[in-house]
Order: sequence, then structure tokens, then C-alpha cells
Amino acid sequence: MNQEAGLINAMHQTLYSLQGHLTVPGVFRAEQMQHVVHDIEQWGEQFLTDLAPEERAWYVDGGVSARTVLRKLDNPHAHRDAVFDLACDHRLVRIAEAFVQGPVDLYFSQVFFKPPEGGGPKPAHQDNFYFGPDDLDGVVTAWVALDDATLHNGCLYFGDGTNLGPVYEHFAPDDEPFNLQLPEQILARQPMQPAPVPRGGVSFHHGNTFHQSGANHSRHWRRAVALHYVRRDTVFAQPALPYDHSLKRRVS
Ligand SMILES: O=C(O)CCC(=O)C(=O)O
Repeated sequence: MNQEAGLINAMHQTLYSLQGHLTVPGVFRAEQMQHVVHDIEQWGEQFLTDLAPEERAWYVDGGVSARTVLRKLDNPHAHRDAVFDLACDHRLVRIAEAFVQGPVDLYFSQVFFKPPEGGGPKPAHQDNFYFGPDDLDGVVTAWVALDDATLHNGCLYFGDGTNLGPVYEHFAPDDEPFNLQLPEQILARQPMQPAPVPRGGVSFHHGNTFHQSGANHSRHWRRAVALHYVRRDTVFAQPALPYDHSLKRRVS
């Protein structure tokens, strides 16, 4: 194992290998998270103003009817230094390298806003179905909690051990072709475990691991940045959605 991974040890590596996910609390300070929140709020306001009507279904949260709020933003690392700096944090990079066993690039990133009082759920899915890598062990996501993620505001849930199984065919509702998700008959036999993360903590998951998040019925935001790292030699043979390869960045 990569001895420089610092925040994790051999037991953590084994847990990640067996469960397909690992939560590491206390990686970033509250002020660092607040700095990122402030930055993406500014970007989000501008983004919403410029948003074309045909893109609203992808970016606007349908669960909040009282006002127009973003559900997500794509590739913040390519637009905002505050997020790129997070992605380059040597502790995250060392852990990602240890999990995929090689140097990594940042392939894709997302901000998930999950606003209070209605922020919508994200159905269960596998990142590897979206990305379609040739080596299924070459993708690891670091999900950075910008706020406390709790049972009440829509924390992630994981299917323990699903990293060791196959990638299943996903489907999407007719009116949301981007919202790819696992079929009910597969999910019926897979318990999903909640993984609350305190603000500044990071939850890592393997590209095969089933994961989902609930709706936010609380009065508190549940914002997060997902950093999708890939081993440098990964080839994306079968992506399910279009990804812009020019935005891939070297971080190792
Ligand atoms: O934050 C969420 O609600 C979804 C996160 C997710 O799907 C991911 O990080 O891959």
C-alpha cells in the first residue's frame, strides 16, 4: 500500500476493498469548506442566469417548487480554482492512488447542492455504468462534504460489497434521459447502508459501488463536491453519457 496515503492505513484499504467505500472524517477545516461554498454559490448564481431553457431539467432541482435552485453543477474543477485546489490536495490524491494502484487524473467532478426543504433524491446507480471504463477498479470518487450530510438532509447510502460484483444495465425515465439508475429487481436484493459524513469529511467509493442519496426534508443544505479520479491508463470504452475528455486534469 502507498505509505504516503497518510489519513488511511492497511485496515482502511482492506475495508475499502471489501465494502467498496470508506468515510474519512475531519480531512478539511470548516473555513475551507465555507470558502468553497462561497465560491460555488457565486458561480451557481451566474450559471442559473445564463442557463438555457432546454438545460433546466438537468441542472435545476425539481423537488423545490417555491424557488429556482440548482441541483448540481458539472466540472467545477475546470472552472473554479477553489475546487481544483481541493482535487489536488495531496492527501486525497495519495488515497486515490492507493485505491486504484497507480497515478491518477481527475476525470470529472460535480457539485451536488441538495437544497433544504425539498432537494431531490439521487437514485441508486454505479458510476462505472455512467463512465464505462475498461478497468472497473480504475475509478474512485472522493465525495467531499461541504455541509454535515445526515440521515435527515440526504446523506449517501451504499451497497456494501457491490464493488466486487458486476456493472448492471441502468435505465432512465423518459423525461430524464440523464438520470440513469439501477432497476428495482436488482436493488430489491441489495441492502443500502447510510453513510453520514460531518462537514469537511470525505467519503470514497469504488466505481462499481451502488450508491444513492435521499431527499432533503430538513432546513439545512447538504452540499458536496464529488471528485472522480481515474487511474491514468484508464480507457473509457463505453460511456453512457457524453464526457468532455479535454477537462481531464493531471493531479498525481
Ligand atoms: O451527492 C449525491 O447526492 C450523489 C453523489 C453521487 O452520485 C456521486 O458522488 O457519484
